[in-house]
Amino acid sequence: MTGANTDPFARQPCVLLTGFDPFGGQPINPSWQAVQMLHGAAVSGHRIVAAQLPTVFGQSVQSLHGLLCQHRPTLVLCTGQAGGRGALSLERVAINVEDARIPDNAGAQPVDVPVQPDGPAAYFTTLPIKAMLAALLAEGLRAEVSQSAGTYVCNHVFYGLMHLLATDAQWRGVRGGMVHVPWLPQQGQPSMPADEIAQGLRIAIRTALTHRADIRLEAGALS
Ligand code: PCA
Repeated sequence: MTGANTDPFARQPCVLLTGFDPFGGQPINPSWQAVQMLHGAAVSGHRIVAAQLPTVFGQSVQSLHGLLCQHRPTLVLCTGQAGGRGALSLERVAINVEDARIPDNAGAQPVDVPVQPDGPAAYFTTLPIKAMLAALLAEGLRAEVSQSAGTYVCNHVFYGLMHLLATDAQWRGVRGGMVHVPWLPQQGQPSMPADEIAQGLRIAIRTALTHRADIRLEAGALS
C-alpha cells in the first residue's frame, strides 16, 4: 500500500511555515534559509511544513491558498526578510495597501492600490504576539512587536492570508501571522544567523500553539 493515507504523519495536525525566494538583487533570503531547517520538525504535537512563496504580488497569495488547501494547517506563520531590522519582528497588523518601492520578482510595482478592493482597511494577527515576544526574550533571542509589515509583498501575503482565514468558513479556527527576520551576517548588518532565526521561529510556533489567548505585559515588563 502506498500513498498519503499510509503516511504516519498524515493525520498529525500541521503548521504551515512559509519563507520567500530572494528578491531585490540579493542572492539569498534568510526567511527561506531558516524555515527549511524546520521542515518536518515536531512542535507541540504538530508537524511543520515549510514552503517557499514567490516574491510576486498576486502569485504569492495564490500559492499560499494552494498550500492551505493541500496541507489544511491549524496555524500559519509567514516569514520574510526585513533588511535593516535587528530583531525577529512579530507583526501586529496587515494593511490593505500595496505600495512597492522596488519591482517584485515578476517586474510588477503597484503603487497605492488595495490588496482587496472590497476588504477592510486592516487585519490584526490572530497569533499571541506578546506571549511569543516574552518567550523569545526569555530564551535570549532578539525580538520585538512590529506595528507595520510594510507595503510590499510580505504585507500583501499577510493581508491575503488573514483575508482568506477571515472570509472562508472552511478555515474557521485557523490562526495566522507574520514574522519579519533580519539579514544573515553575509548580507550586511544588523543580522542574525539562520540557525538562530530558526530557533526563534520554533519558539514562536511552540508558544502560539500553547497560548490560544494572548497575555498582557505590563509596561516595562520586558525591559
Ligand atoms: N521580504 C519582502 C518580500 C519578500 C521578503 O522576504 C517584504 O518585506 O515585503
